[in-house]
Amino acid sequence: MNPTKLLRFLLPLCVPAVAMAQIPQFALTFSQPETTLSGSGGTVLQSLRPNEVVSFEWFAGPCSSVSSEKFVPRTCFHTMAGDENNDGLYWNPALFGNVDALCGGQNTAASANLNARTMYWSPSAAMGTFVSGPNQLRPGDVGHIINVPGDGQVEYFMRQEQFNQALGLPLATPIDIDAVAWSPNYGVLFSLDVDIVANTVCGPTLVRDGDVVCVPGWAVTWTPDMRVGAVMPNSAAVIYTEAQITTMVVNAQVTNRFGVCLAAAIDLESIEIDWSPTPPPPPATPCVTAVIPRPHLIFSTETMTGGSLLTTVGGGTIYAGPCGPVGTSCGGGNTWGPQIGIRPTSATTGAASFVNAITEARVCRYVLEPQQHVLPYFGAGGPATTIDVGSPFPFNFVFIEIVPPVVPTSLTVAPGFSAFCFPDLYVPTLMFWGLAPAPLGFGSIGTPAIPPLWSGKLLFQSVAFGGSGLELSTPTVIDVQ
Ligand SMILES: [Ca+2]
Ligand SMILES: [Ca+2]
Ligand SMILES: [Ca+2]
Repeated sequence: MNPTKLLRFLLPLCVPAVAMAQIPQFALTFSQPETTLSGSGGTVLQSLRPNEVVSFEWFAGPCSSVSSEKFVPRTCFHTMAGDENNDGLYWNPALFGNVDALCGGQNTAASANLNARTMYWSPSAAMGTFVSGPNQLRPGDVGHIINVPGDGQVEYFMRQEQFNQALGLPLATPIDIDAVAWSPNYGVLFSLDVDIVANTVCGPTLVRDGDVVCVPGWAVTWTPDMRVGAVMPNSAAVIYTEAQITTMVVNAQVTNRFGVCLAAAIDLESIEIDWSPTPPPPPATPCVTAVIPRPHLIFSTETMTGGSLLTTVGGGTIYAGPCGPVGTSCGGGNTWGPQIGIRPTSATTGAASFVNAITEARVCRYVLEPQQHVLPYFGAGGPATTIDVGSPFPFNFVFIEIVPPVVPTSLTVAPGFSAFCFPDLYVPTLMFWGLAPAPLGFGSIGTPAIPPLWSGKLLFQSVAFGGSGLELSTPTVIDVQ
């Protein structure tokens, strides 16, 4: 497969490039199914699930257009993972359980620094091993799915054994990473889903699910691409205790989805370093022998329904974005959801979710999702379905590929092609299927009808001309039984 062939094919179709008008600030996940505030043009992309990653977008225009839009659909994860559980389908709505922690990779100069291939996440349920082999993605891992040496393999940012080593625990101890953030200096910051007695830098310590734990930068050996190569045993330290997080939740004076002023944190659910210009807080001193530098954090807890975000700045305050506070102050009513870009549950109750994972990110959101993921025709043939498109580009050229039963083949073409959106080409035969206009950011295109006696897997991926050349959408697969 030669990427220049793609360019030659598409150049005659060239249309004026459009600037990417959005300035996304965060990629995040929600703990419950939610609906985008925008409605996503009435497409299936409006339905957000706990194992899908969204981009929380502050548009350049009025703040009334804030929305959390689907950025990594589960069908994209299914395509990258292949038939990981060996049930004959790529489609697996239970894949990962939920995405309960997110972090970015090595920071690059590109204006889009995060995509479905480069971001790292932690699942709440293990990915199957049929494609990846024993290097699977478990609840205690933070990693992603790569295509080298083959598609569907897992590469770790930090694996369960390394978290356990830093915690002074037996390496095989089952743990669940529930929040993660990192920087070269501060090291890896994380929170666990369940309390556990660990052997930290301070000796035996009850690590709470509401604590922020740090493997300091001096205890981490980084790989050249800034993943965790090794950690020093017993180097982990609690840098914010659950009690301190609770105090900050109380100080922030934020309500939940019912309008109740929060008095507890319970489980810490997401963290990201708050790089706002405020000087960092004093170092943590979890014991007399340990002085651990720590940053301010943006965070959420399981009590923060309605999708609020807090920061440790000022001893605990509601996080303020360019469009105002992400949460409602006590006495001001419910935290409804629109402040994080999702719809309330009803006229009296805010959205059910807390923010379950967050990472600061600039993204190019260009996605496909079919209205039906599985066509159960069993040799009888049947009608087409529709693929919905979320795109910053007005003209989207959709390609089709028949892919193998276990995992499709992809070719990384970024940064030469698709420098900003999805980096890998999944349609090597370049069979053009049709044009999907998306004049207001959303569109759709019909699939082929399925002839009798045909079964298999149809992959679709869209191509558009962006401001800097060709851009690729996330791929999607329809299982035809
Ligand atoms: Ca499967
Ligand atoms: Ca996890
Ligand atoms: Ca979480």
